[in-house]
Amino acid sequence: MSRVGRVERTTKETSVTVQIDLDGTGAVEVSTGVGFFDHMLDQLGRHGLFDLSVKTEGDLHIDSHHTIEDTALALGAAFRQALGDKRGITRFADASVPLDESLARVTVDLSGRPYLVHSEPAGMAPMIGSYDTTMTRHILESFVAQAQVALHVDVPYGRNAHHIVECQFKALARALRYASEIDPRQTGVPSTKGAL
Ligand SMILES: [Mn+2]
Repeated sequence: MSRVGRVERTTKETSVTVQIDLDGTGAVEVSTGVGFFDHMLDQLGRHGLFDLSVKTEGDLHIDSHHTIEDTALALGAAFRQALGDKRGITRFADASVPLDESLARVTVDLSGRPYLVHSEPAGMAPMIGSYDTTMTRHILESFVAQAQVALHVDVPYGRNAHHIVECQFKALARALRYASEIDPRQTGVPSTKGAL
């Protein structure tokens, strides 16, 4: 059974194509025109062991906001599509990942209900290349809304903005990987409701 999601989303602001295979090997091909965001999507695929392909052409002459947000929405939708009926999944997972002085802790429930709790250190540098650091929360909000997962992301400490953002994507990758993995002892949908 292949667990692949594919979403194409076109508006007057952006054109996005995302494909994700949950049972991949971390083969990633991404191109959004926002270098640091590409680097983060690369982390997500490699550390999630997802095969991930992302192609976004957005209105970068305005700024990188729509490009990043719409990619995150499509990614969330593709992830949800790939999960299918969620039969056999692990469902809950957490991962902590340090990057030098920064630490991220991510906990996820592939619950079918969107909820984000996010905290990161205040006073970060506002930009990393053309990536606005306030977009990290917006990416997570957008992903959660479409993926319909409960996601808690906490960075209790950190100093360098690049590190603070990157460790969040690495920990997110690991948590999504573990939560979406098939549990060989789980024969049905892991919910007392019988559906997720
Ligand atoms: Mn927005």
